[in-house]
Amino acid sequence: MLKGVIEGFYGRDWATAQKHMVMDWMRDAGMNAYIYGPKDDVNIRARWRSPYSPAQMTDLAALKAAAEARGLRFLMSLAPALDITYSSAADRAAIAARIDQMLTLGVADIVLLYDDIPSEMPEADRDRFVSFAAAQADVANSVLAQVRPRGGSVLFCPTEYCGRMAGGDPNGSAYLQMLGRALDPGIEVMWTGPEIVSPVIDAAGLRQVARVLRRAPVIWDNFHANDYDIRRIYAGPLGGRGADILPHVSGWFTNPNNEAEANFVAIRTTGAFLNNRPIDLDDVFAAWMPRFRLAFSGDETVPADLVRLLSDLFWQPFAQGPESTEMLALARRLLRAHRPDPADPVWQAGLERLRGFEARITRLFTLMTEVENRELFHTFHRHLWEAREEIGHLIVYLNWLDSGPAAQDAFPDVGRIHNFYRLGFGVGIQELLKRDEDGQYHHD
Ligand code: GDL
Repeated sequence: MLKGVIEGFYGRDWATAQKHMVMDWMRDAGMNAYIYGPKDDVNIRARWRSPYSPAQMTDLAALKAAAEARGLRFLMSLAPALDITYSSAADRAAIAARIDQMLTLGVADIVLLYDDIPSEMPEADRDRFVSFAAAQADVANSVLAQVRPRGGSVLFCPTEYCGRMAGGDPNGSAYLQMLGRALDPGIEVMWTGPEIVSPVIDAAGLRQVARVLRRAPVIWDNFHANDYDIRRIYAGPLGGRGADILPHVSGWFTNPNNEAEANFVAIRTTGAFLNNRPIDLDDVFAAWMPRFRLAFSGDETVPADLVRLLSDLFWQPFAQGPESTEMLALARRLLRAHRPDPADPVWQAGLERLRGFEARITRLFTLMTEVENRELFHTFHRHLWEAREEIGHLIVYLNWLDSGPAAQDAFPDVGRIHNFYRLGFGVGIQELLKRDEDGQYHHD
């Protein structure tokens, strides 16, 4: 089974040295395949007809060699989709020419990406193909015919690649039904689970989609992807996927954080999961620690408990880490009363714990500035800055409550607590469309 990483996110792809670093982590985590498929490689998607230049071909050959040197199979993407006419001989020739280019590199494993494209078939194709799925399958089958004699393969990412896009029930999707029928049985199909970023992927859902596709899906896992939200980054373990689902998939690729350095825990824990090994977080953090060596310090690193705190603060898409969760719940309890009684020992003990938490975040923030690996430092710096600012604000507010203000007193430092620094276009839009606790939008 193919187990690996797809570099398949929007935004800048990893630098070559970072790709090699991630490949090292993949090898060490028991993975065996790497897909090169950045959305913003113009030759893959926006200008997919343009051949790679000789210099780019040299780079791709080196990338393939780097993957293979680590025991990883190298798969190459093409997304001939945004503006294609499926029945155009010229477009079909452009695809064949690209595949030929890949074959000259010895790359015969091709990933065809039809995700995030208009879901309507071009007008010009309507006479030739009964449906959009049939048109895509026709392309995929001919690519397979081209690479098969060279021992190659085709992996296919559909336009409806998760349950939500299939209308909630894959079985009800005419698109997926047609793909299941029309794609050569040798072609594997990708699936991100019930959602684009799926909190849970379970066996029942996989069985359902396998029935429609007539093959077990290859998971494209966006659990650790963060290209969709500039304020997030994920340094916690994989979650929401139990070992019982492994018999229901035919491969697995994680599409992780844009920031290569943030992906150590993602790759370690995904690798352990895919090899059916229990995830031991102490081991994971111990293996990560050497990267946190302090500059000019011999072997000193950020201490283990603070590396764990870093992961905890930037845990998973749907959950904070255990300590952050506990601290948020504690803060919620401390803020329950309009004017808590500062003499209450439980309230005091809670405040003391939160102050300790703030001190640890500040210590982590400061120590990170001394880390020799500046890429690792910059990866988390702005996120840590925010965490430190916000917990600092909370403590200032709680300290004020601790001073025993009267019921009618207003917090004196209003400008500070109101996050006046978080402005800009995006926040302007958010202010226009406020959401209540039920997720309903309200405008004034
Ligand atoms: C997507 C894109 C992917 C992106 C991810 C997270 C798939 C199949 N495609 O929809 O490129 O990184 O969401 O934003 O997941």
